[in-house]
Amino acid sequence: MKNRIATSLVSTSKRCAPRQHGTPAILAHTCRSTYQSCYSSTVAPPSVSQPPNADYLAFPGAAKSAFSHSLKFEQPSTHPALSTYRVVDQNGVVVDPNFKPDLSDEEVVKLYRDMLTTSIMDIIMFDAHRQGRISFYMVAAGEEATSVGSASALAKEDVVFLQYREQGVLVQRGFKLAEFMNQLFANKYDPGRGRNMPVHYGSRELNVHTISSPLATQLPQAAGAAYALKIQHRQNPSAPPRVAICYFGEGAASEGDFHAALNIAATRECPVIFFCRNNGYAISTSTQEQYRGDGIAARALGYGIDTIRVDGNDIWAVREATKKAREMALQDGGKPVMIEAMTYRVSHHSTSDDSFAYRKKVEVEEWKRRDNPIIRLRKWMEAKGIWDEDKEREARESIRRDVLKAFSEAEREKKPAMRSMFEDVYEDLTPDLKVQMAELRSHLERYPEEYDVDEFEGGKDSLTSQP
Ligand SMILES: Cc1ncc(C[n+]2csc(CCOP(=O)(O)OP(=O)(O)O)c2C)c(N)n1
Ligand SMILES: [Mg+2]
Repeated sequence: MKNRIATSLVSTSKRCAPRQHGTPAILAHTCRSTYQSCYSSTVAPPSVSQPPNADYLAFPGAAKSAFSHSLKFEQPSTHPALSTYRVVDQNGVVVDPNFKPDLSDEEVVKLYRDMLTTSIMDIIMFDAHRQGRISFYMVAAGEEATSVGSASALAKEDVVFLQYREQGVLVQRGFKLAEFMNQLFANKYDPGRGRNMPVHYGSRELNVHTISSPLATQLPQAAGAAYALKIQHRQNPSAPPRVAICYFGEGAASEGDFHAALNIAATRECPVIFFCRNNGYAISTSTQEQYRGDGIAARALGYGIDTIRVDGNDIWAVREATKKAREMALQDGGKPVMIEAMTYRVSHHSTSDDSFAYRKKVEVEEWKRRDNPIIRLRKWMEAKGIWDEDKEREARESIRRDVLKAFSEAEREKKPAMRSMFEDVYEDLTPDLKVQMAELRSHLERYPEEYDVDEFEGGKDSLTSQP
């Protein structure tokens, strides 16, 4: 199979780059077929030659850097911070004179309901954890606009990588309440069959890669996926062009993977939107302790990536920025774009955290009162005359009803068959796995009082080599 892929890629390329010494054949062939698109459009072929007697330095990485005779170190403190793009202020008043909403009233209400759904589901599931009904949960309170607003600017074909606090992206893309609940309760309809912690959602139909716990792994994966999308589009230009979007917290940006991802995306010109939710905290570590310098946006500039900082509590600013970023990411064969969305993590990090051990209640209360993304859009809609108290009550009641219905249905379902513990790594059970499964069965038969096997689909009878 590998040989076949390699051969077909080679045959598409007439103008190959020279084979790098020691490069595995399949990589060399992939590079050959993509070399042209990577360098031909925007970037001159790399060269380290220095023109004689030039008054600037032409070494790659400091392109056209003028020679200077003043001994001066650049100081971050003398550079103004990047500004924060905003369309609507905390009072719901439009501050960008060029802003024209590009959505119908119904579409705006849909986005508002998506944010409400996220928020109401969060409250119910946090309480469900406190009642011992689920084992873990992560709330996105205060950050609903970052997720819903950005997702609303994507195409359904785009490929999405999440961190874990972006349930609003899933809601906006059409992930059903039942799908959230099946994963949270790890019942037999959970596609991960209970092997992941709660909130580790994924959806093949919605092009959302399954969330994974180790921080920042999604960043290089997204850069790689974007590279693949770029190649796919070159091979089939009639298919709609697609971007990858990668969500991550500012804390995850301290991982090495962040830097690797940005650099490979910049140099290979991958159509990927890096979307940073800067919510002020990485668990108990505030941004003041996390980094110096002008935040995450400034780092992307250092990698040569087009960047914007936005007010993450303004859904319109987030939507406008993501719409534009998507366009830019697809221009000239592709390039990465960075969005740093400034917001605030209103809730505890997770159900395992008590944030008042490291921040003051008054800080949280002030954010809640002063700047809530849901209230901001509500004020804008009320000023426009498309929302009122009655609509608010009706929306909240119906969403709450729907969440509770999905909740109780999912909670009643059986857990996945115990047999599934042994499946999905190998196509067929190996002899070792068969022995382990038989051991588990005999253990359960020996101690029937100790285990409630009936809560699993098929009870202990699923533990047989012939299902
Ligand atoms: C590689 C790795 N290191 C540490 C952790 C533990 N951890 C989980 S979430 C988190 C904080 C991440 O903060 P941020 O990226 O800002 O996202 P936020 O929780 O604020 O949304 C940490 C340190 C982890 N999951 N993976
Ligand atoms: Mg954070």
